[in-house]
Amino acid sequence: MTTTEQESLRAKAAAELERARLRSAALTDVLDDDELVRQHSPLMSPLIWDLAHIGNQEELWLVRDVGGLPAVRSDIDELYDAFKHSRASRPALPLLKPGEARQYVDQVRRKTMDVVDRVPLAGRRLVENAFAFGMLVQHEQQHDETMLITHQTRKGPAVLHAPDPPEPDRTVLPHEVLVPGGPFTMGTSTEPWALDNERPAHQVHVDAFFIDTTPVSCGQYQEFMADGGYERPELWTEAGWEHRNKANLRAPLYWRRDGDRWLRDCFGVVGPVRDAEPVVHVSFHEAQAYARWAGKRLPTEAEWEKAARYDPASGRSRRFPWGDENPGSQHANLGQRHLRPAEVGSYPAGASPLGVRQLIGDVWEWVDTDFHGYPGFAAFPYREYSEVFFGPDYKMLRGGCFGTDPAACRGTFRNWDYPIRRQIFSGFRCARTPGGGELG
Ligand code: AVJ
Ligand code: FE
Repeated sequence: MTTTEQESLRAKAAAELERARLRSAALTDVLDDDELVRQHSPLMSPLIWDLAHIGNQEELWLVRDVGGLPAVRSDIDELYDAFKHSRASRPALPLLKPGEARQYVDQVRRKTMDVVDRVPLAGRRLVENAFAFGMLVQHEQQHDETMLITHQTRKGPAVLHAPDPPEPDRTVLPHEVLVPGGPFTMGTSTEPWALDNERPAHQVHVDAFFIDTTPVSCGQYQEFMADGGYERPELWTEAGWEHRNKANLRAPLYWRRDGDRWLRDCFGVVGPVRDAEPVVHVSFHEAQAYARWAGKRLPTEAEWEKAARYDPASGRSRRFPWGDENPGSQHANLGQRHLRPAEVGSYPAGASPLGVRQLIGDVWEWVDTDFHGYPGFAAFPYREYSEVFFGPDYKMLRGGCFGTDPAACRGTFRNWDYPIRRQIFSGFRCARTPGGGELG
């Protein structure tokens, strides 16, 4: 790597770290200390835990491991270890107070910037050291999305504000398109910031399938509800029906009935459910029940990725549905520019070669695949990032949402959660096997 290339990598790392920190600050500076230390939902950490955890991971991976510098605060590692304390138990811990947490993350960041300026970016350590910056930027941005989820769980007057997404393109789209059968390249070995679970690139054969051109909308979802979707066990899997009963599911999270219409609480602003918006805050089980009701099914993870990346003209896999360029505001609703998904049919410039819209951004899409490592998977930098979650407990979500930063989103990016979870910004789209319906 030339000196100029090294300098540009350092400059990019510094700029991306700074951009992530501005977002973390914006999510925490709008609330008083009491709201930062309080637990807004047992599913989420106190916001101040996320902030100090961001700083602690940065100190562990960048300052100590990559930089070889002495610890800033080794006494708090245990408090901010996500594996040591469940989210529900975090408010009772002797956490740093908001002022101390802010001072701590600033202190770590000053050391990080020294590491960014000075760490060797040549020879054997180049790939690891360069990747460490990307990993940390994505870690902070992922926790910023987690903090945004916490904001949605919070009660009280709105503190976050953003303009509505742009008006959709009014072209009438086909409901679904046929993705041709055959092999495609899934995963990546070349994306510099790809995490361990996205690697390596490998060939996967996928039979021909139909996929919806847009995510399922609130209007469509209300038809399912009006047709007794939540009352018909035959539409649900056994596990799904059991959960539907236990949790008394009747509508997406944050929906409430008002006379003959539904309202939705969106970050403290309550308004009528917008029929043309993708449905958000549904669990995997609800998504599956809807799909069965519609005579369809959820796509598998390989189908989703083929729909998002495969270019039938060249046979190669793209970085994004629209091509290889990084996401711009014309392509996708990412980066918390808006606080809600854009109406279905938006972002024509972000369509895939086959005309599938909104695969990236708007809502995370549940797919019917358990979390697993690709053939040749190698844990990096440690097993706890991905590998310990492999198995049947977690379902995959793809494509990012309005609250996902572009730095933590690409055609290969993989997210996962329990199939009952719906405080996340989760929606879905349907697929179907030609001629076969959901049984195909
Ligand atoms: C990939 C979003 C499931 O939040 O648990 C944050 C990302 N890993 N810190 C999570 C992550 C470690 C992870 N998800
Ligand atoms: Fe973390």
